[in-house]
Amino acid sequence: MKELKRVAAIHDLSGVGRCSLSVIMPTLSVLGIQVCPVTTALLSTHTRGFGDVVMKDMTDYIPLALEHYRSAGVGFECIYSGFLASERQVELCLDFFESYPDAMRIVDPVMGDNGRMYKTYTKELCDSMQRLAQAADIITPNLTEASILLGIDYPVSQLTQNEIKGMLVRLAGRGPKIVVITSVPMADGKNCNVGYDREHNAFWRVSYEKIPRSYPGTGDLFASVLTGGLMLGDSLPIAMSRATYFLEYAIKTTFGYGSDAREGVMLEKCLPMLISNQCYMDYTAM
Ligand code: PXL
Repeated sequence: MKELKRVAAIHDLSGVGRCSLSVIMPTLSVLGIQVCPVTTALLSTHTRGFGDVVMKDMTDYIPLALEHYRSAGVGFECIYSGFLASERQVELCLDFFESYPDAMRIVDPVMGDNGRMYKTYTKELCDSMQRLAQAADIITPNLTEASILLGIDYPVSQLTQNEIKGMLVRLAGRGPKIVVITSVPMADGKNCNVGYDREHNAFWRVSYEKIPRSYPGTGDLFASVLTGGLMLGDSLPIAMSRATYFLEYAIKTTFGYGSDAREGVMLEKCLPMLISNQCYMDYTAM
């Protein structure tokens, strides 16, 4: 039997709050991808609302793990990074890219949400994230992160198709072949995830119903479902559709239970839907 595809997932492991490796591993596994965690830090919870987090930095472990994989001949079809704690960790992601030149490079430039930067991020770390995004094949910023990467203010009003297409093209012009921006309020009143495939000069949008609550880890989940689809050979609009539908389903499921938003989405109740691949596919060319 042919081996399953393998991804090196360079992320932290937060014990409570359903984000980063806690959701990335089950989600990609369900899609049939082998996830090899490269753990950047251990945290008692994520950094959004549980107070003083206990953290064990694992930065020194990363180059040793990389060296071991290289000497043992371990290969990866994809390198996928997310939340990073320091500029040094960005450099180590670049080392992974260099060591595996044929792997698909996916960077989720986690830096903020809802127009605000996360409190652990500094201007210097954002500048480093910029360099990492430029070295990627695929980036998945939300609208806040896309604005930080472009050095513009977070848009105060809804965006026209031409405005968002301009942002996608400018981000892709710096290196990535594919740019997906999530959580975009469009001028026609729809909320969309939008994507651009530079090599095919194709723009896509997938709309979803917005729920008035923000859950940590949803960006990690979106990027994981997208990564899984693209690794398995799906087209960009199909991978975006599945990721958007799954997130809408997970957020609506969780909202219905009225649970504490800090706990993230109820992934355990939603993974069966992803296994059975009953995601509704719907996308529009822009
Ligand atoms: O979901 C992104 C993320 C990952 N890891 C940690 C976080 C966050 C977002 O707040 O705090 C530790």
